[in-house]
Amino acid sequence: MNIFVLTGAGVSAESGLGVFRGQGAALWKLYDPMQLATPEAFALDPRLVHEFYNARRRNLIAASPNAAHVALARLEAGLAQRGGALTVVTQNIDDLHERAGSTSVIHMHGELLKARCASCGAVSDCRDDLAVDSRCGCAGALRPHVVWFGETPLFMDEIYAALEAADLFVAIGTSGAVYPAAGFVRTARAMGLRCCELNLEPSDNADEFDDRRYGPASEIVPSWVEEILAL
Ligand code: BV8
Ligand code: ZN
Repeated sequence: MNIFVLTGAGVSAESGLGVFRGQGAALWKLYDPMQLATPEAFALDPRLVHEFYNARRRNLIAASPNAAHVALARLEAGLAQRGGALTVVTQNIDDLHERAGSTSVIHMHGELLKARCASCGAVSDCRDDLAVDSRCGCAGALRPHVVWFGETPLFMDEIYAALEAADLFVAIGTSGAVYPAAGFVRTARAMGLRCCELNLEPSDNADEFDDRRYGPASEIVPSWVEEILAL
């Protein structure tokens, strides 16, 4: 069996990383997303935007994967043993899936621990603070390697190929508020995939799912993985 999992901020919430909407200390309540996560905001006040991402990068480095990340890594290994595959497409810019052992992870909104050169486009590892004078080897200015609102998400071709190859679509910890990620369930349904939502509360597109389970990801994801691996 091939499974396509889409994760959002809710899968990392119990690792102490903020969520953007819904319950918990939503990041966007503290900051206006259009103020911080757009190219215009970065051009207007790069120092503020760097500070926002520097704080999140430091928080991420101090954080650890939770039982939901670990369960998804176990699912990937379990499916591979059965000749199947798990693709995790994440809206998250953290590396908690990888640190939990997942190897097939697509970061459609970029990665907090990488920087990108505004001039040559080179992407490099970045675990330290970025500042307005941070430079690439080519002397270009560095920005977070993150997809902001109005920018094109990454790996869309690979994402649709993984959807085509899947038998099951599962959305975990996402509010279904941000496109094109929020539209993947509709594409999956049109392809005839069974769709399951695992979330703390119903998402904006909950009625598009055949199967819905609610609770903290660290509880409902491991039990769902055990069920799948027992099939
Ligand atoms: C694009 C990186 C064109 C930065 C992010 C009007 C209609 C439709 C679309 C638009 C529109 N106006 C503008 C648009 C487009 C826009 C968009 O969708 N806007 C929304 C706000 C309406 N989208 C874009 O601009 C995208 N680009 O469209 O380009 C295009 C399209 C197709 C093909 C080519 C080109 C780019 C969007 C990317 C923006 N960057 N992140 C950063 O991280 O700082 S988005 C940001 O929101 C985060 O990545 C976040 O992950 C993402 C989505 O949110 P979620 O992951 O779902 O997180 P959220 O907090 O919302 O929800 C958390 C959920 O978890 C909740 O349901 C909560 O209940 C649950 N939860 C909480 N705790 C737990 C839990 N669940 C389980 N356990 C828990 N413990
Ligand atoms: Zn460069």
